[in-house]
Amino acid sequence: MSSIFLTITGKGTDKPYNEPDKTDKTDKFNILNRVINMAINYGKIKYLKTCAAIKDLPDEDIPEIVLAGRSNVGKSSLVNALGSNKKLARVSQTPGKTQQIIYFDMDGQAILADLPGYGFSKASKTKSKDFSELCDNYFRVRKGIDLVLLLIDIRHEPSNDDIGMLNFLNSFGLPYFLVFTKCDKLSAQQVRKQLQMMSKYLDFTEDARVFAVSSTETNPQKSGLNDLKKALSDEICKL
Ligand SMILES: Nc1nc2c(ncn2[C@@H]2O[C@H](COP(=O)(O)OP(=O)(O)O)[C@@H](O)[C@H]2O)c(=O)[nH]1
Ligand SMILES: [Mg+2]
Repeated sequence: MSSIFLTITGKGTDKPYNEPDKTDKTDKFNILNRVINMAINYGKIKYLKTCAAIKDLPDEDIPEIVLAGRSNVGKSSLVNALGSNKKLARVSQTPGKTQQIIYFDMDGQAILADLPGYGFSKASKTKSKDFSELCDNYFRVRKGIDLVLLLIDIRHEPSNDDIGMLNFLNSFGLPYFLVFTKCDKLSAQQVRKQLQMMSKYLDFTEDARVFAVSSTETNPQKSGLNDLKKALSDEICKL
């Protein structure tokens, strides 16, 4: 079982989801230092291209990071939160709207693929089939996926699709981070409880990294995003 950071306290406090409660000066300086030393400049995430079919996938020879998860889980919102730019990715109120793979360039050091969500879709049956096919085909044909960020809504039990996706990643040995989204919607105590519940349903690998984040929380010390950014940056540097 992976180590989940469970040092979470009450909603509305200044404490982040993932980090220990250290409010001394040293820690503040450490946080600042980490931000300065981040290899990826997240402010430099920019839109790269939209792919409606496998033949359109980019052939850049740089690491590829993939955002996967159910429709509406918060994939596009996470892109915007990482880049601190609400206009980067289109956030939709309607589940299942994005039926393309949207690529972002991460400071010239990696590319980030925002996949069509799996699971429910209000699109027509034909379109819905195409869009899950695009996702399936992506994983079937795409070589050199370096890291998958599997997003799961912290509030709900993982769906069969989530479990299937995780099993797929485990069985093919694809590296992944588990990213639990929308943590601002629960109290910190509820987040902790949900993480414990998730660990029963989901077969994390020993070394899986687990993050609890919010894309709408504007205080980066509280959103859990600093930890994710740091880990992502470290991972990309290793590639
Ligand atoms: N409260 C809250 N809402 C979120 C968060 N992330 C996404 N949302 C909302 O969830 C809905 C779907 O988000 P979106 O990013 O389009 O999901 P996607 O389909 O996975 O790309 C939108 O209404 C977002 O505003 C979050 O961290 N907190
Ligand atoms: Mg989206």
